[in-house]
Amino acid sequence: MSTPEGVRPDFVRRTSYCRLCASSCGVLLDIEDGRIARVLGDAAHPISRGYTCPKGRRAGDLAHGPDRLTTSMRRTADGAHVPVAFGAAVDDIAARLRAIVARYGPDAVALFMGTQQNFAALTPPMARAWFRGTGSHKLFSTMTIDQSAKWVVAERMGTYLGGRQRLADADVWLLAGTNPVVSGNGGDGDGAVVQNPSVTLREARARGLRLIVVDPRRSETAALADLHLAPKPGTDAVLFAGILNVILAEGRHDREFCARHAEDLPALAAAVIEVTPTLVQRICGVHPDQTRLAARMFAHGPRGMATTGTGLCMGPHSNLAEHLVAVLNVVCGRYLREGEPADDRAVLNRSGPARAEAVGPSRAYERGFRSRIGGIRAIRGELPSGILADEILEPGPDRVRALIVSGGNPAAALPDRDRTLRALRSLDLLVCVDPRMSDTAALAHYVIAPTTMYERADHTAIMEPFFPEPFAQYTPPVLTPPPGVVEDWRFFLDLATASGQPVKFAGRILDPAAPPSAEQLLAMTAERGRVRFDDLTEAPHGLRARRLESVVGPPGADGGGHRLTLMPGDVRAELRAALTERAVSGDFPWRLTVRRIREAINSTGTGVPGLVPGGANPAALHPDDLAALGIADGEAITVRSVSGLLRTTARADRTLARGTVSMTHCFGSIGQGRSFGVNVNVLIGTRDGTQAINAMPTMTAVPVAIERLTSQDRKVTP
Ligand SMILES: Nc1nc2c(c(=O)[nH]1)N[C@H]1C(S)=C(S)[C@@H](COP(=O)(O)OP(=O)(O)OC[C@H]3O[C@@H](n4cnc5c(=O)[nH]c(N)nc54)[C@H](O)[C@@H]3O)O[C@H]1N2
Ligand SMILES: Nc1nc2c(c(=O)[nH]1)N[C@H]1C(S)=C(S)[C@@H](COP(=O)(O)OP(=O)(O)OC[C@H]3O[C@@H](n4cnc5c(=O)[nH]c(N)nc54)[C@H](O)[C@@H]3O)O[C@H]1N2
Ligand code: SF4
Ligand SMILES: [Mo]
Repeated sequence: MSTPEGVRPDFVRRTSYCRLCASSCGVLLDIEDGRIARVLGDAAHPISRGYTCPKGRRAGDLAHGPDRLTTSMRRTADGAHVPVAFGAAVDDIAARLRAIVARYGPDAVALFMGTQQNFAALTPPMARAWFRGTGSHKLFSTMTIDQSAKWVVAERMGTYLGGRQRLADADVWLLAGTNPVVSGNGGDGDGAVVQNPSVTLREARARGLRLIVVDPRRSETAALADLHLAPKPGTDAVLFAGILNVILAEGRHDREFCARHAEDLPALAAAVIEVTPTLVQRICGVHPDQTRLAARMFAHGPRGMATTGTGLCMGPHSNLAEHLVAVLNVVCGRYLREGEPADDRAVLNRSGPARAEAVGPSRAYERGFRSRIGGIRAIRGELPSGILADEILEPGPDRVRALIVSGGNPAAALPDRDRTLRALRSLDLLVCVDPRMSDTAALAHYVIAPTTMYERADHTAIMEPFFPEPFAQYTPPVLTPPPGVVEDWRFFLDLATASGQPVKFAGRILDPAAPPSAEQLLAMTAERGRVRFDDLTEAPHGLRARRLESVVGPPGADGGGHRLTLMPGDVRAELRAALTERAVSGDFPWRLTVRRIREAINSTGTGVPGLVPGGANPAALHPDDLAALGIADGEAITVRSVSGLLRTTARADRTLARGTVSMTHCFGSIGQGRSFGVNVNVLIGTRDGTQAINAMPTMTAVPVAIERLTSQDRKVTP
């Protein structure tokens, strides 16, 4: 803490890090009268190097805005929310859960883990600890409405245990359906381009990296690329099959890696043989020269991976498209070999030894808990969020009747918005842990008001896979929380205790009579790490851990025998379907695509006054498309899909490919006198085009119709 000279005594500047997204940027907070007056990038932070984004800089509004809840709330019979003491809320929630379990069994209770839960080190383990004690199978998270295709790929293809090649020493990188310059994502939790993304990419290019971007939009990331392919939305699977076709036909694959670790290269070759660059052009609209160029540039490497984001994982063939990108990395051998320096980024966590061997496909989801909804099974212990509304609404003995939402906003985030809202409204008990009256909170019987990020102590254990190097940071609370709030983890600990469930945390049963402090819990979760917790707490800008100098080891005793499966029968069938499907345009000739905006992370930030330019969620189209439709920039329009209709304004945007429409998600609100844009999930259905294994709906490349708002439409009030 420091008080610059000549400044008011009630001013302090504190060092911390932002916890709104995985970037975890180092920040300096100017705090006046106990409130955040200014957020500055921390230039001394070794990873983010002074970078912050617009929403991170508005953290003051998120902590102190008029919609900040300073006490927990209970919904009364007439639907209004009134303050309630935290202890009384927990006791009543526990009693109601007990009654529901006594009558219907534990599977009537569900937990939904949202995005913001993941940026608090203690919340996920404590929420899971409570959930385990319930005995329920109904665990949901945003992963299954986001990139669960990556789980499906690992289970169908297998995993290589030696680690992946990294951006830092890559010669080429391919980003498909991800726009890290805005999202700080970049794919697969491998920390490729998470921090200070545009500088990171520019520096990589300056040292010679070739960047390939696959995106129907000339995104902020595509603008930095050496090669930008703009396939028709939803056709990536065919494009990547075509890229594989070229690589195999021209013998550009890594023969040695494939021979050692892949089981069925001939089956892959046979499956993609017909997917020539000419066929790719017909289906994806990408010129054959561009497909060949991308294939050659990527295969030339010699180092660097292809990574993906929501543009692939939300498409109509998401599991297939993800699979083929993973196969591309295998075929080009973009993994660490025996004797190479191992990926040693685990600092507060402990990583297992890296070995140059594969584990074959487990297909464990075939044995997971089976939902009565469509026979869908749990994958990695979670049921897909795409079936949550049905789990609540469809009759059955284990119907979900109580839902606890932790750091998420399913009312805004889940597809088929009307059905989702109906489902949430029909619950016997909905509890939402959220610092604001989100759409979900507005429907909840109880809203538990937690601390916000700068009011809690934290460390970066969960974020380690997203850092480019071994790095860890601790922050103490730097703001005093309002007296009526509790830390997220405390709610789950107290709920377990009130329910008579023992809580196992970091390998120990906690004593409910003497609950540990946040500091103690943070230390416990880091005790298997390789830096001392005390050293961490004394490093305000974080700690770069020394390299371990460990290397990728040889295969284990039986390890040499396992192989990756590149083209199993079901993937082959999915490819056949993607190749033979007819583009159904007819009534819905446009393709609605996903995108993220800098100013909001999902619903967080959408309601901060003046933050999002225009304050709303317009539909962006190419100006020539607007002209063809006779619609002016800024004019009111309707966007219609088979599932629903929304009203918004058109925005001319030259970065879009012709025929595509681009909108962001988690906008809009269901009431409370607030109004900020429209929620795109009214257009997203859960019945057609969902993926077989993970029930992932189609949320990008959605067929829609665009029309001028007629005077008839205008009569309907929003
Ligand atoms: N159509 C369409 N739908 C989509 C997407 C899309 O692209 N298109 N994207 C999908 C994706 S990728 C995702 S991840 C989901 C997002 O789905 P969610 O994660 O459910 O949505 P968020 O808006 O991130 O919800 C976070 C909530 O946490 C609250 N919060 C903030 N800080 C804290 C805190 O410290 N503690 C607690 N307890 N709460 C906090 C916020 O106020 C907010 O209400 O949406 C999905 N839905
Ligand atoms: N600023 C900000 N950052 C965020 C978030 C946020 O809301 N705001 N959300 C966070 C979350 S929860 C997530 S999951 C990540 C997601 O991170 P990303 O996956 O990087 O998300 P986007 O930035 O939306 O990038 C998706 C890109 O896919 C393109 N696209 C759309 N359809 C297709 C298609 O059919 N094929 C191809 N090839 N591309 C397509 C879009 O044009 C867009 O540029 O971002 C995280 N970071
Ligand atoms: S929200 Fe912005 S400032 Fe905060 S961590 Fe993410 S990129 Fe950094
Ligand atoms: Mo996400």
